[in-house]
Amino acid sequence: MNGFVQRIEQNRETHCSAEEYQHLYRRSLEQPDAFWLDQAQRLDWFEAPTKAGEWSFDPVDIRWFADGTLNLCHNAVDRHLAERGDTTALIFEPDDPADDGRKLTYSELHSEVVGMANALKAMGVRKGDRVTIYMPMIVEGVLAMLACARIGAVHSVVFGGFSPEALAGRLVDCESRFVVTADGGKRGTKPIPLKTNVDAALELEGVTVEKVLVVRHTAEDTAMKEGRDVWYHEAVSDADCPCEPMKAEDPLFILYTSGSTGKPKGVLHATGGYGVWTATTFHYVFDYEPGEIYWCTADIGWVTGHSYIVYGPLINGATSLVFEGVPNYPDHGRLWDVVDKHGVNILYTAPTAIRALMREGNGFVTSRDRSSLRLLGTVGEPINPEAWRWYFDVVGEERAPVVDTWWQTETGGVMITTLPAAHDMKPGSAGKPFFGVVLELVDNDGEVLDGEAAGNLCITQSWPGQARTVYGDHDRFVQTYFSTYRGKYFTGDGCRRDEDGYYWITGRVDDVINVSGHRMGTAEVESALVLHDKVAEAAVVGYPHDIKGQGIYCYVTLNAGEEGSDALHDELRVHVRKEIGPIATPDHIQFTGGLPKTRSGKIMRRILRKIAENDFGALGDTSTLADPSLVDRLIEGRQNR
Ligand code: 6R9
Repeated sequence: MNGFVQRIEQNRETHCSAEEYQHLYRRSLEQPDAFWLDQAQRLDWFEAPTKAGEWSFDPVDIRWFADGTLNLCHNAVDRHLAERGDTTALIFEPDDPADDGRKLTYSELHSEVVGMANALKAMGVRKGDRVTIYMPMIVEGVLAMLACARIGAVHSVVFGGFSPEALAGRLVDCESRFVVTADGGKRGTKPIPLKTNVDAALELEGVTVEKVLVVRHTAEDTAMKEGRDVWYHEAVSDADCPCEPMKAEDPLFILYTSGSTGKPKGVLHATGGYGVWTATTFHYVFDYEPGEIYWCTADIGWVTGHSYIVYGPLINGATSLVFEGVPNYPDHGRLWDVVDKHGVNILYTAPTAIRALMREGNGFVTSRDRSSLRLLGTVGEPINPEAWRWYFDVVGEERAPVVDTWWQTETGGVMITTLPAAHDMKPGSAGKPFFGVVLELVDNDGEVLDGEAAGNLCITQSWPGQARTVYGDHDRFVQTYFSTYRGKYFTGDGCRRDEDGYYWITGRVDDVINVSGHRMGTAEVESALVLHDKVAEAAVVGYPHDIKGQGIYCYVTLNAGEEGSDALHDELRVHVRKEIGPIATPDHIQFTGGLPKTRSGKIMRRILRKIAENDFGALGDTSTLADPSLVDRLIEGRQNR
């Protein structure tokens, strides 16, 4: 069962053909130094590197291009001025289609980034400082990232949908003294009180923020705290602000991501390797040609926004569209309206959005022109073949290849994908490894599986875009990624390889669930639930969800004397939402008298997963449970939901 094979003839000169892919892939493995030093020439270096990868996975120590110096803001902005100063760098499409958008040429982007960099400097930001960016999807979010890169500060973007509590945790973890935010944001008709959230976060324990830079966006009344809060429009200046020369291994950014245990990890990326990886992958995967309009619908709060709204496209001198809104406002045809308005050629979005739009029928799509679309991409979660077909047939009218790109926050950029002219597509399979990527499937005992096989997905060789550490906790980095299978990077994903060497990601095999393409640690939701004073214990699992891919299913035991009720059900949902943010809102809460545990007290999540999936026939061995009769009660509770 390898699925339907889709083929489209491509005849653009820039395409990487099947032969070229073979040749380059082989070269990337046989002569990695030469290969990556070549690719590094996509970037301008103040001092060119003479070495590529110097790394070991046991002990874990990863460096790329270590003797080179560069600046990624220079690469994304300044170096384009001579040849493409008048080319559009960013197109801003606002939430409300009636509002004015903006377009910035590379030369305008340059002035604005310099303005932002000067504002940061005036607040006291220096090289190496962490700056937390908590923004709506507006141009200033991109400016803030690039301005940090320009002056050598480390950005930590926190998704604007996260709660004050979640924001505070991320501020404390990297001892951030600076925040860049906006008075507010808007998604659909919903206002997002960003500055109010920042104010609340800054009251929480351990937060050490000294200065907050506030972009005026919604023009809501905003309380400004004397001595701490600074309006962006009052702080900008056009003073000269050169790009700081950075060593390739200097940190570029921290991005927090959920793991299977405990609090989110601050995944840290280094400047040179990340720059080379995003530049190279963007070039090959999207096969961008000058003049094309490229649109990635992600948020800059996620890694996809970092790599494929900001760094990858801009380093390549592309025109990148920044969208503030949502796909269903003012109606379900908004994406296609934006495609038509700006003549979008390349669209990169998530399966969850495709499924949600597919449900609304073809009319919203076919009523729009879309003839500009040349290439379609997906990322974030496995795409089911039905959604793939709809994307390919209806959205792209069988004209535009679909690249299903598998990668992670930790990988910095795309790792598995088809290339538009090199590979046939198989709906539901991400395809083949990108250059320099060496994949291995291993069974639970760590035995390597050859040929057609299904197992745990590992990567055995370092690649330039690889994360270097978890901020402030290198041990955790080693533990999380390199200890399950010693000497290999373990992705946390399950995967199948078919007879043609195509990879099919089957989803997470750890306690991470993927809700609408967003990673959510079940432990995080559990911790939020038990903070509620009526909750004694909670276990959270994922279950199949038509639109979101996976939904959040919670089993909750209450403190003695408390009763489960619809009101409490709703109260707990609101509670989790407040603790983490709307993306963590539980879909189902089942109250139960107890959780299935082994005699040693370990919760048997396997059983909870099966029950949540309504798959009662395959519960496996329940004899080791301390109280086997609990299972029947859990099933009964599930059926009554
Ligand atoms: C880029 C991004 C990473 C996890 C990853 C996997 C899932 C991402 C996928 C995919 C199947 C794809 N994932 N892309 N699964 N096919 N094309 O999403 O990063 O937020 O860190 O999530 O997302 O499970 O391990 P991140």
